Amino acid sequence: MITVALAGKPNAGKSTLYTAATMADVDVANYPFTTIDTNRGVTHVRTRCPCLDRDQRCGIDRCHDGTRYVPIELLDVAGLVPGAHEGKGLGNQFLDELTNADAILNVVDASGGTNRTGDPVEPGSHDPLDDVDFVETEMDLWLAGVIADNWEGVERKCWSPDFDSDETLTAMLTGVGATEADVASVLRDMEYPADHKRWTDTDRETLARGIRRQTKPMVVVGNKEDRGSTETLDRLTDASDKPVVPTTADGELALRRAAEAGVVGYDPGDADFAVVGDVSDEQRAGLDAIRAVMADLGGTGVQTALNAAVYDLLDQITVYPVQDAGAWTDGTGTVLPDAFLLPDGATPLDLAYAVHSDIGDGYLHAVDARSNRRIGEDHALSEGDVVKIVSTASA
Ligand SMILES: Nc1nc2c(ncn2[C@@H]2O[C@H](COP(=O)(O)OP(=O)(O)O)[C@@H](O)[C@H]2O)c(=O)[nH]1
Ligand SMILES: [Mg+2]
Repeated sequence: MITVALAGKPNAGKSTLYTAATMADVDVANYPFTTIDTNRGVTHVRTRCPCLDRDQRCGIDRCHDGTRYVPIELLDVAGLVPGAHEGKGLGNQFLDELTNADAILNVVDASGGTNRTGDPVEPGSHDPLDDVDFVETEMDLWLAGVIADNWEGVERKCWSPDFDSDETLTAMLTGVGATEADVASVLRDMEYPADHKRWTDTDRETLARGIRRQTKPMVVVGNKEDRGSTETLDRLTDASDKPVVPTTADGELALRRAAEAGVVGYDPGDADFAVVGDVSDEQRAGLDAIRAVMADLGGTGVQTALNAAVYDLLDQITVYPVQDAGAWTDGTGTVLPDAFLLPDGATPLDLAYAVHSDIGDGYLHAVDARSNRRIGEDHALSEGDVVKIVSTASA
């Protein structure tokens, strides 16, 4: 499953976002290191369900009248402070956990109401721009440290006649998700001594930075935008080479709780909500305030941030395997029961293996259930494709 991790200094709103997105209970409090243990939960990306192209909606839990929610994993880890790579705060544990993620939401407090280490200050008195880069720097320095710790092994191997630099470095970096192609492309773009014994810490940091960029795509989340300013948001956006998504995690959490209580009609990612139950004057005022922020942002932004990470940065598509190409059902008659996230360009064979390795091993052919035509094993699938896999194995 795709894993997205929340990174950022304490009090940026990571746990609030996590709680809202997963509706699990974690501590949300106004002091550093509230989240000591890794929290791992399931959240969803939102997409258009193919059932909208049919007469009937599919009617399963994850499809809300044609809006489809596809599960991903979300990781909420301890807050990061400058110096974390040296073990400051809970730095090392945090960084170690970050390397398990496919993409990162770098959560900053866009209201400027917390200082560098996450202590509350007068709103607007801290510049959130200062909080964007340090997360990357800490990850780079930490990774450079891991590389340095393993460098002796590289030096020992480089005497061997069949020493392959790319291969050796890849073996060291597979743990952070680097492939040989990643390593080769990073090395191509940097200058470094041919003799591995002469590599400096700076060389290792350059390698670390390149590998981190390649393997940990990042969305900058400008949280607490309910108290932020357009001016700050614009500066964040201008200064960043990454997508910047303004959010109100607090607003999302309030709406999810209100929806669960049956007070509002709201599907995550909606631009607005409807009050459908009895609310007190106080609750109504709170909801009106959230609505005003959503009108500015086009929603709470939380779903936008998750979707940006998965669909834009990780370049995923949603594909729906079915057993009956005519009815778009599985063996029990459920319409579009499963949705798989696969990298753009994935083939029916990739889908078969994603469903089950036995289905992949027994792959015979595939049928595009929209056109009812056979598609080739190397056909590139697209977002929203519905595919019947014919295999000697059955699911
Ligand atoms: N105004 C506002 N406050 C928020 C928002 N998100 C979180 N907070 C508050 O910021 C504080 C820290 O949040 P928390 O999620 O524990 O931060 P973490 O340390 O990054 O996990 C809490 O008091 C939250 O209620 C938001 O979108 N807007
Ligand atoms: Mg937290």
